[in-house]
Amino acid sequence: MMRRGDQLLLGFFFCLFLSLAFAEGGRIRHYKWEVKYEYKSPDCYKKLVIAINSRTPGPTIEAEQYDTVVVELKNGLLTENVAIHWHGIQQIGTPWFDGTEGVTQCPILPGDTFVYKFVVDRPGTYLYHAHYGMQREAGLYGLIRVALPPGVSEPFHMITIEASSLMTGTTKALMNKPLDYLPWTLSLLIHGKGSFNCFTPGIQSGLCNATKLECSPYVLTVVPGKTYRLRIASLTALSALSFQIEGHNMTVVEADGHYVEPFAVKNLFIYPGETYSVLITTDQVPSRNYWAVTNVVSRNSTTPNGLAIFNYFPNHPGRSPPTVPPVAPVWNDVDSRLAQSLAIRARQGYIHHPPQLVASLSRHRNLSPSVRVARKLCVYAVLYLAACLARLGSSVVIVTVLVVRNMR
Ligand SMILES: [Cu+2]
Repeated sequence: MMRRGDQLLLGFFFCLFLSLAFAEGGRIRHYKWEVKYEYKSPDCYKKLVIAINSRTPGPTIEAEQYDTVVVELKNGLLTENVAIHWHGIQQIGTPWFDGTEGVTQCPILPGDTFVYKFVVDRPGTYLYHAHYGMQREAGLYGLIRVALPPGVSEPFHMITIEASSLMTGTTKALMNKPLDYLPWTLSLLIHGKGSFNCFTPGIQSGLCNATKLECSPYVLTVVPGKTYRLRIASLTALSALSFQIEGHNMTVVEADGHYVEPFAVKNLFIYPGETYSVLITTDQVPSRNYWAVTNVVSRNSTTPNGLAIFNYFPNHPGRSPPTVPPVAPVWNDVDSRLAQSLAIRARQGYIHHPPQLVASLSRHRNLSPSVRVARKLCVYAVLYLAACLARLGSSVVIVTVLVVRNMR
């Protein structure tokens, strides 16, 4: 029979093994980014933008639920600080990585590197964006896609293919100026591409070239007869938008990282900071392409439409649709927007109530179920050993208390 000292040793290594085996839960998704100023013409008008690894929008973060995202961020701006906010990520247990400069972290100084590390504990569509000055409007933003773990399926069955993600944004001629001096939205971008009106009075016309390949419409290629999930997000400033795809209805299934009861729309109204997933069936005439359009609806605006091409394979992706882009709802059609808001209902069976004891559960909730089970087993093992060996003296009790505290 095993001696009590051996039992204690065995229990200790058992706990160590479980803790190491399930240390973080999920995989590590490591990204190495450098933020820099660059000259680009995303809307055909050459300007200074803030890019991540030379890209705006920045790289899409792709992860699965319970993965740990690690972003090693180098601030390559010479004269400005940086901080990145992970919009929609709960940061339970890691509030210091929320990226709100001056609130949860000191900004990253020019030349410095900071490592963000957090768990993505909910599936869904999220965003990241600069949280310092007006850097978001200068192009420092991107998407976060959190998929379900392998073997778990989405609560909608009509989907056959996951489509490319898509987001809308705006650019402005003036960056990092006080808000009062910002002009209205000058152009709308779909996935970083848009069209500025090169005939706008007062601009440096030599910097505006509407024929540049860099600002040709974003192309979303689809195969006829399929149903796609399209993730749509908006990081515009001062503008509510309408988004539609010519001739196609959209079924909304997710809003801000929460499943919703499906409902159909022709136009999706989207406000800054919002994300949606919609299902689109490619059931229209397959021999042509279609327009994807976004328009400003929050005021009577002269901002040009943001246009992209919904490309039915195998038509050429650069072939313009034979029609004029569909017209947006009039800006003061408030009833349509209200109808969309009222249609949003949490999906039955997927309603997550806020935790009651956020503080004490904080670290626990960020972990995957397997980690929680492993840690519970560990706690029980320690308690059992403590009960067996209580006669060995106070040192065993102290070890037990320390281990149990670490298991929370
Ligand atoms: Cu945000």
